[in-house]
Amino acid sequence: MTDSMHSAHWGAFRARRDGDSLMITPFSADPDPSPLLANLHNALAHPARVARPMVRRGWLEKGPGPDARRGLDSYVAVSWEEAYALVAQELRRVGDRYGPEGIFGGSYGWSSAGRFHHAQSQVHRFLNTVLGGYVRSVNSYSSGAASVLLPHIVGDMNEIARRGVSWETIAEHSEVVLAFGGLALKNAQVASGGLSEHTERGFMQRAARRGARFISVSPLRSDLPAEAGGEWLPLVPGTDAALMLALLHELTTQGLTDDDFLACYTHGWPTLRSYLLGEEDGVARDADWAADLCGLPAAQIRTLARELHGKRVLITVAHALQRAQHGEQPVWLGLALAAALGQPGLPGGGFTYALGALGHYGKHHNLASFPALPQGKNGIDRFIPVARIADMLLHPGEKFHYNGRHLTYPDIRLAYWAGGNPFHHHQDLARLRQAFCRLDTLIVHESAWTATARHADIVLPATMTLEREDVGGAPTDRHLIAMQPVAAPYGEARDDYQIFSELARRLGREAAFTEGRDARAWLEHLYAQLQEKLAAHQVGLPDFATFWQQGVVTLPQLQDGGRMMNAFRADPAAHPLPTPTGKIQIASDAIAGFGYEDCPGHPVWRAPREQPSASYPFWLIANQPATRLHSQLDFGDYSRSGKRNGREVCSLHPLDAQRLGIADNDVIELYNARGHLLASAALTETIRPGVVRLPTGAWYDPVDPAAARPLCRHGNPNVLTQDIGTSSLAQGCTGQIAVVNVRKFTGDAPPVAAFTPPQG
Ligand code: PGD
Repeated sequence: MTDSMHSAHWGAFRARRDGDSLMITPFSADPDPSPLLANLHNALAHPARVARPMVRRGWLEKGPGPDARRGLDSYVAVSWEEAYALVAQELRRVGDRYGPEGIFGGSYGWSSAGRFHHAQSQVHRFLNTVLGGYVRSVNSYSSGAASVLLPHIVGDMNEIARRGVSWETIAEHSEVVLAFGGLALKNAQVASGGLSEHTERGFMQRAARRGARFISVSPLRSDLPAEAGGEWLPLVPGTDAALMLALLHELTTQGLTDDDFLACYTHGWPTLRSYLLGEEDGVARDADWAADLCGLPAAQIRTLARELHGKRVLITVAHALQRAQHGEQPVWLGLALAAALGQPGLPGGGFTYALGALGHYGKHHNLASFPALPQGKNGIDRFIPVARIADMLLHPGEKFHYNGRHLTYPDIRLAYWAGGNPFHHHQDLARLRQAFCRLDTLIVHESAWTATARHADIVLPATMTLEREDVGGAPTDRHLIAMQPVAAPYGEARDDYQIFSELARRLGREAAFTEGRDARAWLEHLYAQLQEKLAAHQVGLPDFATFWQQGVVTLPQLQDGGRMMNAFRADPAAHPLPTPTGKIQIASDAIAGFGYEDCPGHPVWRAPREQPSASYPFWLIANQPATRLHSQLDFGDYSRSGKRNGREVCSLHPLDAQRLGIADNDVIELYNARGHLLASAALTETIRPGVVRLPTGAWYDPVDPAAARPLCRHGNPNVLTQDIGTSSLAQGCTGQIAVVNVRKFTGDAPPVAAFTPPQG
């Protein structure tokens, strides 16, 4: 029996089912396969899978309506026939009574690598073609602040991140890589749509061997891999903007700024310069000022600034920094710092956003991408910035600011979710639960009993990619993968497409949704469109049957890394940036015109609302996990191997641990005003004292979901994070850091129940 070719967001592979487990061989062309592949071994038949359509008892008995029992209730198994009838009836009711304005279809989430069965595309197409539209969400939890800010100040985020300074030019030309937030390989091992070749480790090694100096600015040493052979500046979380201002101040006062570059290629430098020097308010943002905030010696800040001068310097700012209150500022200042050094547009120099945060970034693009499933037309134009979901549900009709607009939250009655896990990705989970309790109905398609499924009224069991045909591919991955099924669907699970097709039929809109195609016909149709796109460039592709049988085709790529900035530097008049002045906007009249105190017209330091205090003296960093993608397959072998006694591991410095009487492996409690959680303590000197680190993705497992301050016994940090926007400009997610207290847990720690399906 031959192995099937397949793909996940974290790598391509060949697979064969062997009893209940899966034998996996990484794709032969991958130089550095991800250990995350091991999470698939036991996934197919894990007891946490959803086997049958299930309806929450309270909803079934009382019908749709706000209900405080969400998250507490038991479930009743129903047949597919009954499930379809209930969903169709409820969609008809809400559609007739409230129209698309009553339906939230944002359905944020990473879902799976296959491009046709991409769950969000399926939900959106269904809601558009069958119900006339839905209230959508814009931007992402990854880059909520940066994706709104960057177009104002330099250009589209994709040009700065995906097509930013390429890894090849870094390996060849960079002398200093100053990485705010580091360049952790755990993040670069994933890319939405798939990542067949993991090349970041090799590029860093090449650069380091050539003598490039990597400097990681982060409270965590692990944010820079050993391969980079770099230095570590362990600053206080959330203070990068202050450090950047001090570096700029030093460059300015020492006459080390590239004034020709600033004059020719930027707009607004005098405004920032005046702020740095304290001409507006008498506060000089110098090294002494920043040292107190950042917890770094002033002399070290001054030396660093001077050492940057005259070198080929690349500044990169990680997603993490902008996932915090005022997260716009470090992104803006990173760009300003690169400009003050005169680096943008030089090979291996300048500013790049989020390098290493995803396997897409610093890469080149394919000549043509695999087409997305068409979404149809949304009949309404109502949206929220994605991380404002709880605000929207709790405050219908209220006004909010966003990117120069004053918008109103709609009154949502029904939310439809497929391919995401808000009880993983959102902040302040007790508040999120209250928000979901306001709905009439929450419908979720899931392959497993995540906390989101456990709060839903109707749960429809979805297949995993391993159980269906699809095509895996990302715009920056030169391999297109035929995702050949490895196993039959678990229990009664069905593909999202099959579920929506049947619902569309019952609602009288089947033809509009399916266009007469089954899943295989759609794959062939989309593949034919790719063939056409490439034929226009005189590039041939094998026919679909050959592609399917081979399992993979290689696509031609552009050499487009850094193209926008390189062209701008070469000839700014002929290739202006897509900003109001055509230049790098060190100050922005447009943003100034919005009048936001929390995001004025030039970059600034603003202290976060929550600061460590006597009650909550520690900074918590809730960053991306190393052993899984977000919360996906948290029950997988590799993810569980990273836990201790089933609980997520929280890192803290031995000095802090000693003071608190905590030993390695102890069960500890992290808490603040929003909630508390249990985790296993890991002592490490690779973290700044006063900071603790707990990665995201442990499935939320509250002892009492309805408690005002719930206790998560598994270690999900979003029970502690705060649910506020980055600023009035972008309203991005602020889940990266929070203030907490830590103590040793005494007594009997309740066992983790996250992977046991709910009652019923
Ligand atoms: P995933 O765990 O990937 O998290 O949030 P996101 O919601 O994307 O959830 C995807 C879900 O889709 C899984 O439950 C999976 O089972 C399901 N799924 C997969 N394939 C399919 C399918 O084909 N059909 C259906 N129906 N379901 C499917 C991620 C988000 O979290 C992101 S992107 C970021 S960057 C944020 N990071 C942080 C952070 O750093 N710190 C905090 N505190 N919080 C964060 N939240 C954000």
